Amino acid sequence: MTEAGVRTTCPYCGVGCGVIARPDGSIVGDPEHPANRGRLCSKGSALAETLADEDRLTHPLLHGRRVSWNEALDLVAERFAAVIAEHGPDAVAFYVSGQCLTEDYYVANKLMKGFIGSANIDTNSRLCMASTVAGHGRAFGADVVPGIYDDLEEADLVVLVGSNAAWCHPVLHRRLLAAKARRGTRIVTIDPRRTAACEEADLHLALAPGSDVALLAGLIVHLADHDALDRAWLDAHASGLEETLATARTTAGDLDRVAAITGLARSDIALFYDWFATTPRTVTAFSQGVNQSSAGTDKVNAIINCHLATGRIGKPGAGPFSLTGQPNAMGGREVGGLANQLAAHGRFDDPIDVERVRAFWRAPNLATRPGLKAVEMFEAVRDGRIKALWIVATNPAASLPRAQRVREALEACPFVVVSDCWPTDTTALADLVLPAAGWGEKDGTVTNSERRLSRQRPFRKPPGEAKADWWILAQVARRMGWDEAFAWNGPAAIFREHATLSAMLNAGRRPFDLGALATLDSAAYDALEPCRWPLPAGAASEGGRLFAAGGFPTPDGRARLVPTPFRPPAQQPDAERPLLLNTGRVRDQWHTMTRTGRVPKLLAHIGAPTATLAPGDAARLGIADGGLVRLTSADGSLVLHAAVSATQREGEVFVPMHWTHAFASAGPVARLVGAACDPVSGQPELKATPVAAEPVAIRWRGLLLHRRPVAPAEPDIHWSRIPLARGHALELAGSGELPQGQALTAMAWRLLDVPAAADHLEVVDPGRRVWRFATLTSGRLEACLFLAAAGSAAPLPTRETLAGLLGGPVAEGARAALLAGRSAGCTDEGGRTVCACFSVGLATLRAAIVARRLTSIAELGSALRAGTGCGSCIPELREIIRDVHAAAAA
Ligand SMILES: Nc1nc2c(c(=O)[nH]1)N[C@H]1C(S)=C(S)[C@@H](COP(=O)(O)OP(=O)(O)OC[C@H]3O[C@@H](n4cnc5c(=O)[nH]c(N)nc54)[C@H](O)[C@@H]3O)O[C@H]1N2
Ligand SMILES: Nc1nc2c(c(=O)[nH]1)N[C@H]1C(S)=C(S)[C@@H](COP(=O)(O)OP(=O)(O)OC[C@H]3O[C@@H](n4cnc5c(=O)[nH]c(N)nc54)[C@H](O)[C@@H]3O)O[C@H]1N2
Ligand code: SF4
Ligand SMILES: [Mo]
Repeated sequence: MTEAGVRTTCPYCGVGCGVIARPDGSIVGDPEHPANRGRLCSKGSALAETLADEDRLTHPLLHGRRVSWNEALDLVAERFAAVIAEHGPDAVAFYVSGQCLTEDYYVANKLMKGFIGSANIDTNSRLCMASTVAGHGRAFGADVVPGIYDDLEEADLVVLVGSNAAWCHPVLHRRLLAAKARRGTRIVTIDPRRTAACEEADLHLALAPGSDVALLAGLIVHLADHDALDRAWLDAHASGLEETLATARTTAGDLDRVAAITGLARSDIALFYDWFATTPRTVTAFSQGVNQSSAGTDKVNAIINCHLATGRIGKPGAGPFSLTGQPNAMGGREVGGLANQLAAHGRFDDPIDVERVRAFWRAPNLATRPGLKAVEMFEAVRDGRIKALWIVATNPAASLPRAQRVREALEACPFVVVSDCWPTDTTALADLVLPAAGWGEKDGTVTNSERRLSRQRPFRKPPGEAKADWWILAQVARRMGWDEAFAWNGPAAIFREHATLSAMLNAGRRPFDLGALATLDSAAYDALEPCRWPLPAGAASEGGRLFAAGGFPTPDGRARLVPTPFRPPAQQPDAERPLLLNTGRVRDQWHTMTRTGRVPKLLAHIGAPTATLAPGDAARLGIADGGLVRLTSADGSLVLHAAVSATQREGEVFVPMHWTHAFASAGPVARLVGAACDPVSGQPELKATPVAAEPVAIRWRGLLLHRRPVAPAEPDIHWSRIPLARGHALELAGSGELPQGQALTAMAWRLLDVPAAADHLEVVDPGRRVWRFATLTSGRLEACLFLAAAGSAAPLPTRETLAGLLGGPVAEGARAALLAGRSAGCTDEGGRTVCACFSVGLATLRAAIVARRLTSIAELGSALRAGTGCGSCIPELREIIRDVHAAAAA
């Protein structure tokens, strides 16, 4: 039974959960989608709240001026054609995204590689999955994930390497934990940080950053020395064992050397090796702690080597498993969206593939060699080799390493086009901004981590004149003179073409085959059920596990074990920059926050960017929990709040990737991140940049609530923004002396930035060192500001207490309460929100655990409902229960 509504797919992570958009505007999990069976995580559950039109881009904007679509499309076609005519096709580039639908991606790739005649199209997947793509290619001969999600439920041992699945692939992680409850699956996490995923693990190996290859070299040596290799399988289906073992032995011959390189206890390493050796049903799932490394491809192959050596691949509960990041990172790889791929898993180094694509597209100028990879591409933009750039569905000014240089590149480039749904750090630097239709409005397909295609179906109209990306790209192609090749009437026609190409001259040569879908008519495309490839013409059922019995798409049909000599991260800490900066994700935010940053409840768990340091480092550097810290790398410097936590390894500092200039004064942490790249995949090392950390004194704190998204410009005011139902809250910390007297009042009114005609209230209490200001327009609260000097006796009011008043009428009698930081009828706030689904705060949880002597997740769930929604907070709830009881016992 399907619930009424439109069945579509969540636009966030690569788990690819099915959702139903109901007629009443709610969005719920699709009980029939095989990825999630109705479950959703906190981000998926808040999708309905991201659909407001107010801030959307609705019209093409040329240097901020509204222009018609006709004008905009003609301009793109003319400017690109002119650059190509004068400087050749390699002087233009596209930078696209794993958040494009397959159909959008196919059109962009066909236009650049087939018709413009350059392979200068790369994607944010270069920052995400490129090392896995390269590792799969080296081992299997093609970019293929051998396993399926069920394997995580059928395994006896699951090793999570560089993956915080509890926060980044939450529904899949819940499936794993449910299986653990049933069958006692062992979980090992390999991550320098103790993440939420480590909470439920049997063993956490907090290895030194970048030392994975050494740990895995020790593992394969252990497997060989303990008779755990599957010799028969290796003889039949793989080659390269001897060289690989020899290299592993020289890197990590014995436990002592592995322990020295990784910094792990010998006993922990030995336990992990023993579990792996003795558990046939082992899945090794990996993500960005593996890929985003200057040795990323070697890390991927070191993992796959251990699976090939034991024949544990494509079997129930056994295999290496790449957890993809973006909703359509996989689809992008299928259409060949990376600069070094051809369409439909075609290869530039295979003349048959090149001819196949040329003939199929009837492409006059097919590119015949790889183009520039993301980091190189933006360097080429910066030094003028690329003169026209089109960015689609990605925010490189905030997400590429050395983001400051990316900004310089965009400023220097003569013609930058950006297609997005919202204004971003990148659209701010564009010449031409094109309004794209977003999730809920777009129509097409995506592929998730287990090769499963699902439909994204529209259920609302795009705001204003926003258009689908495929349409925009095809319109430009037609205006450049390639009318016939880009004449589709909708996504179904594009999909058929893509599926046909995947089947052309295939006959089992390439596992990526959608031949069975090549003739779908529009109605069948609309009705398409989620299905997994390979799907060759005539396939009786969807694709399943691959390669258990060999049959790899290599010339000799055998898989390759690849020798992977260990090398540490490209840049090492030194006396000047003694810490390594690690960056990644938090539970409730998606990337650069253009969607999740608008949902108040998604900022309740973590509302500001912090730099998390280990207690020892913080003490040595004089940095306090909650204080400010300045981080400085070779590329830049930023100031943000510090968090001191024992989850952090000594010598490392962690900063989330999400906050941009729109959400915090610190701006994107990508400004600090170095751009050393993996030599094989070109993927940048986003998790290991040497930085210095120093304390910055806080002279005063403030809370600013405003109806409009104001942003203080003063360099010594450090702020972060949280959206409220009717406005914004900014937490302020001042590192300069608080001005005195009138200068202070002047600063306050500048921050409040409200019309002089408004009704101003202020309470100044220099004795207690607090200052309070409020502005009312027509009796409604427009903005208010509370300042307290460091050491002030009176604490600032909390955001939660006042949020409800913003935008509402303030009665005469309530003015005094407002300025006292109280709101009539507002209960005590429950501290930081832990359970986003039912808005249960930390203080409430702690109080209930003590008062009702709660000891389990189940009891907490029945008492407060916490953890009974999406379940992504369960690891944290467990930690809180443990902490409260530990504190009580102490
Ligand atoms: N909430 C949320 N979920 C998301 C996303 C999001 O933005 N928000 N984005 C999606 C996308 S595109 C992606 S790519 C995935 C990423 O999913 P993950 O890869 O799970 O997320 P990250 O936080 O980037 O990094 C994972 C871990 O790698 C660890 N790590 C750092 N260095 C090393 C190392 O040298 N070795 C090992 N073994 N580990 C290391 C980090 O400490 C971190 O905990 O998440 C997807 N899901
Ligand atoms: N320091 C550091 N940097 C990182 C990472 C890290 O771990 N650390 N992780 C890297 C990884 S794995 C990834 S995947 C990237 C992600 O980095 P980005 O791709 O830059 O991040 P997003 O915020 O997802 O950007 C997507 C943009 O597309 C817009 N958009 C959404 N839907 C549509 C649509 O349908 N059409 C169009 N035209 N636009 C749309 C959104 O508003 C948003 O501006 O960041 C990378 N950068
Ligand atoms: S796990 Fe969460 S973010 Fe990922 S697809 Fe499912 S609902 Fe969306
Ligand atoms: Mo990603």
